[in-house]
Amino acid sequence: MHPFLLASLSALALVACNSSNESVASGNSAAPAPAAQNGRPFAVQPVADFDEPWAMTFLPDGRLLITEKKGQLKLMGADGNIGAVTGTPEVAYGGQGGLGDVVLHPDFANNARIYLSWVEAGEGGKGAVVGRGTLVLDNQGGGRIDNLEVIWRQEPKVSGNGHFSHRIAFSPDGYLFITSGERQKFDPAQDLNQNLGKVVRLTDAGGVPGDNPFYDQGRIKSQIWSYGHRNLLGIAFAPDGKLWTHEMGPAGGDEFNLIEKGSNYGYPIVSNGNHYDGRDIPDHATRPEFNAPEVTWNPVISPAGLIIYTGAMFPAWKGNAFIGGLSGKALVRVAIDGTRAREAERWDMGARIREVEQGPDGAILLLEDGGQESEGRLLRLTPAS
Ligand SMILES: [Ca+2]
Ligand SMILES: [Ca+2]
Repeated sequence: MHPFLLASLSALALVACNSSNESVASGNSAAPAPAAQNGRPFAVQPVADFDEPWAMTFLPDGRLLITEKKGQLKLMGADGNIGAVTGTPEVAYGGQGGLGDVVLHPDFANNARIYLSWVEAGEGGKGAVVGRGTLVLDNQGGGRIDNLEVIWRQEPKVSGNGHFSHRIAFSPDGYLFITSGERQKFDPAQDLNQNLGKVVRLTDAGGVPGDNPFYDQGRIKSQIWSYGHRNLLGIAFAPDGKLWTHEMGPAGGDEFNLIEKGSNYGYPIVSNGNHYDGRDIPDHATRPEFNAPEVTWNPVISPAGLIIYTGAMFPAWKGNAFIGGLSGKALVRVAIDGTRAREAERWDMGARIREVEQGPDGAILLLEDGGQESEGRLLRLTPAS
């Protein structure tokens, strides 16, 4: 990493804040951290403001890529300047859909490969896709994506603008995992001939690994890693290699799940929540053959964004999951012990939280959702003094 970029991330927030007249503590990077607010163990510094931001990921040099739902990809430099990355796809913006996640190939430093998810329109309605291309950076704080190609699609495309999910994560051994929501259509989550309501596992080029649980059982079915899911807006691997996701359940049924190969998570047959119109959905306990959540939320938090923390800035929280809440307007800390998990703390953030990321220096970064009375700010959390 360039030493200037490495050293300047903490200063970045202050530079950007001063230039945008945000009301935050002032000073330079050597000054003590601002005092905690509302009894929280961290200080919150607004860094920048985006238009309906959806996801973010750090480049190896410490710069930050941010997607905006309407289709823009932004690059924020260590000096706080925000540039544009061109070559992004045309997206079907509307409802929950638009430009979605952005992640880097595990070997990005050598191959510059970048992965995006977005929603496209086509025969039958809409569906999420994942594409990969090459990120080419310029010397003016921006860049472009070359050779963007779609490597995976939700099938079939259906009507509506909800539950695309389309979150992406690479496993420690280099496989591409994609969350695929059930598009508010319920039954597809149990249909192994559709890839809606699933977690899928692919090679980095979009192929099907030979050790997938349903390999050789049909083109769609062979992609599936786990099923019986609803709307998964967070996916992350823990340091021990275990895969965790959360999903928005129906009324009173949000879940945090340990994802296991070939496993059925039961939706819409079981849920600890119920339909919005009050009709009962049998709870997980009634059908032990389905994989039950490690944590459920009632009332719901509408989880969005997920990291499992590995940084040095908050050493007590290593191995904990951090989850944003949309309706919950909160940041939730979940303690993980092997295969078990429990909600440990929840902090009111006063805004819908869409995305969580860990900075190179161990700070925790949040994106507000934008819209519905939330701004689209990037927030930087550091230990309270
Ligand atoms: Ca991210
Ligand atoms: Ca129930």
